[in-house]
Amino acid sequence: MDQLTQLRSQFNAELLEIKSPSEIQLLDTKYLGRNGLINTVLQHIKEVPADQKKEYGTNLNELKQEIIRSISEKKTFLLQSAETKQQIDVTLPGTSYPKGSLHLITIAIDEITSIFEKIGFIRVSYPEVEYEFFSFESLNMPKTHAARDDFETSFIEAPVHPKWGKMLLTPHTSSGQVREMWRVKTPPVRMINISKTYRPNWDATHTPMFFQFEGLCLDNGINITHLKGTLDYFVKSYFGEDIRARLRPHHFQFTEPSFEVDVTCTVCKGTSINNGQKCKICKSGWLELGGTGMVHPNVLKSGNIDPKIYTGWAFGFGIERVIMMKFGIDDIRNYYSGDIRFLEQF
Ligand code: FA5
Repeated sequence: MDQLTQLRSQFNAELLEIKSPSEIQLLDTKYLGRNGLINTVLQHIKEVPADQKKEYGTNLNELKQEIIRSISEKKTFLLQSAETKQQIDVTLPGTSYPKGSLHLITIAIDEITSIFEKIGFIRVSYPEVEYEFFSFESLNMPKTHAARDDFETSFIEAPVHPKWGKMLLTPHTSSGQVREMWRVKTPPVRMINISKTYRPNWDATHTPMFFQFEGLCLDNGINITHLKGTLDYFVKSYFGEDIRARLRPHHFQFTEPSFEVDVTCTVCKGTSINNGQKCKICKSGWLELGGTGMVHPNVLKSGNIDPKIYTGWAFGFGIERVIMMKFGIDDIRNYYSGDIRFLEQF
């Protein structure tokens, strides 16, 4: 074996034994340092016969480049595995990342849906960009009727539909009533319609976009006792066993008779006294939930349902409102502020 071949084998064998960055540094000095083996061999080149010098020089240079490359590769490999070993310490506690959560409106929608599904209601969601017909005419509010003003509706600049009139942002989920009657065709109807609704108000209890949930129940012989029983079931399921509902006479164009629904205040539990003082949230022991009533015969006719055969009731409540009542929140605008400190509490 000639001298260079021997040196190459020796280097390769030693390289295989190297296990740490400090060892590779020693090997580097041993072969490539000023007094290293490559330079020592180079000094002996004068002893090589003249006709072999050139070839010997080329081979030595090749060996030197090979050693430089191998040492560099081994250094990189050893450094990387040292870093990896430091990073992956399985005994360290893991890094916890901030977790998102469902928005409180989504949580309430899911809860309300499940409460009504348990008693056979079907969740639907009708258009929030709607035609006048479904938001008003079909609900016994003909064109120019003053009751339309109560809803402060925003209209859309769009072609007017020959039968259904102008397009608008629906101000209430009652616009889904006749759509549902058309869908089901023949009662029984048990609908829970949850959708976005719009009115141009902005204060502690009103936002321009808000959610309503609308119940509609139609069948033979449906009366107010079924309505009262359903409302009691809902308020107990959603707010708690000690909460009751009451009906107070009111007026809506699309129900007759009509009522406002109140529930016992969740803060003073209906006593109107909190911490020895008049309850600041309700002042009376009751909180207003929303509107309800027996579906007007004209609305049933719009839905192609015979009012002589079928009767029923409907209600429409604000989702933001029920959440406020449940948790004693005093400003509805927090819901849409995007403030994570508020939202992460739910
Ligand atoms: C109605 O919208 C009727 N469609 C309800 C109804 C349905 C009556 C079926 C009879 C039969 P009202 O305008 O009162 O009713 O609104 C109902 C609820 O929506 C209110 O009690 C309130 O909780 C909520 N609401 C109304 N406007 C806003 C608003 N700008 N921001 C937040 N919630 C609102």
